[in-house]
Amino acid sequence: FAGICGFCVIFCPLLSLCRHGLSEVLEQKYWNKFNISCYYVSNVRKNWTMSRLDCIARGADLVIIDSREEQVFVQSLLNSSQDAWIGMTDSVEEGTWMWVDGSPVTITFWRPGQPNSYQGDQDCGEVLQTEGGHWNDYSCSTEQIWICEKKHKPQN
Ligand SMILES: [Ca+2]
Ligand SMILES: [Ca+2]
Ligand SMILES: [Ca+2]
Repeated sequence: FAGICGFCVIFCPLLSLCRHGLSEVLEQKYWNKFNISCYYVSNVRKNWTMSRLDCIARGADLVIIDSREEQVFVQSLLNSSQDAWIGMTDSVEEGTWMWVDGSPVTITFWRPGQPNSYQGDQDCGEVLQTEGGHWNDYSCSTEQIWICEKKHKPQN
């Protein structure tokens, strides 16, 4: 293992063991590497905000999907019954979707008919693996699994 992914595979479980105890460590899935990032899929359910805080506590943030290749990879992390929070919200301005790093959402993979702001209360983005991996806007208070992304640090 080289670089921060290898470091985290080895040391993050140890740090987490100290902070959270054995049970959480045993439940953790490993970080998955793709291009310049590592990805983590939770195995518990939280609302969008708590999901994001969990990622930040892991030195990451909710996943930002900015290419078709990354979308395909993210889909590969989920089984067919899993829908997951991603790092996208229109809570600042309804209809204007932003990633958690403040960048605008450009390339999109919305499910047809989405985002629909159903009942005016859907400000957080999810990957609907149950619907072919396309995106949906959903109520941020819903508790479900999530995906964190951690970028490699530049080497220069
Ligand atoms: Ca990304
Ligand atoms: Ca909305
Ligand atoms: Ca929706």
